[in-house]
Amino acid sequence: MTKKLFLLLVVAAFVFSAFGCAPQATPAPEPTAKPKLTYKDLTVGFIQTGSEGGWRAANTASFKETAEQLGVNLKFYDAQNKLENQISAFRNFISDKDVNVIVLAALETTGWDEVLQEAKDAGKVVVIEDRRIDASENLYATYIGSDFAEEGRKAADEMCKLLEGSEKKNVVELVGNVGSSAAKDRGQGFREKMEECGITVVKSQTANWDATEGKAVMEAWLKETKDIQGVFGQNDEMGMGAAQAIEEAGLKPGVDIKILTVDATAGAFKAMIAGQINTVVECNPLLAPQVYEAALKALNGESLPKWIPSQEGVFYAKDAETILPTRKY
Ligand code: GYE
Repeated sequence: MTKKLFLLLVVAAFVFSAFGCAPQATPAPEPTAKPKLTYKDLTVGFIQTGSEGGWRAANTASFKETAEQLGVNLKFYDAQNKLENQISAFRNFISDKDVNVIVLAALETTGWDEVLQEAKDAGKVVVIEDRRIDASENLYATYIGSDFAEEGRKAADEMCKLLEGSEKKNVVELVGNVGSSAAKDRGQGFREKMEECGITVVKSQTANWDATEGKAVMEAWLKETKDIQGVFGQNDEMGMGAAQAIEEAGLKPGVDIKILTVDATAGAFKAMIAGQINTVVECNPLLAPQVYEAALKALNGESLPKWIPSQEGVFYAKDAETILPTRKY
């Protein structure tokens, strides 16, 4: 092969490769993007605390109604306020192959790491709603719920306003179920701010979010002393129970003893209109739309903030009559 011919071939090969005449390697097919899941692909195992009070009823209704609207397949479990029921329901949903999302309203902050790890190993998306838990954040997709400590701080600020000018500021605290983040954080938040106006918490006891228990605890305290200027009810029901006890002790709730509660259910608005409760710090139970949206995003591999806080306000007896008709719960 003459030198000239060899050079010619080299140049030709160069031209071919330069101007792409070389047979094009067929490009690898684009990996077909996994079709995005929709709400109809969600089967949600929802572990509710129980059915204590107006707030819980509104929270449960939010999940059932929103699932209906979106076409989410909801498996609802009422733990009847027993932690062991929640743990066993969690394991049942882990072994339920249809369930791809588990939603938990935790009765207590501790004891979740093990089942959360099992859920993760089983490829379940877990969303914590309503009450935060003390588990490492990489064991669940996100927490959707209130800043309970901030609710406690707001409660202290409002109680200071209610007791302005009062010589004494002895406050009794009706606490939610022991071990829950709502009870712990509201109490801690209240104590962070109460000294700013010289409030003293002279009595503090759980009444398990319940009106009857709230009444009984307040009755016992009033038998011991009438030197009480305010009641901090960590939810509406306990505060309404305390109002009854105050009335039956011959005092005027909302007047002789100021009452502030947390939740802002319709019952609290009616009690404010009746002059029995002075101020209410809102805690929003209508969390289902945000929870289902977050669950769908997580299932579609989208990243989520670890906490999606709820927007909440404060309501006063003077505005209750006007606002009540606009309330959803
Ligand atoms: O305040 C109370 C309910 O977890 C925020 O639980 C919720 C609390 C609410 O029993 O009424």
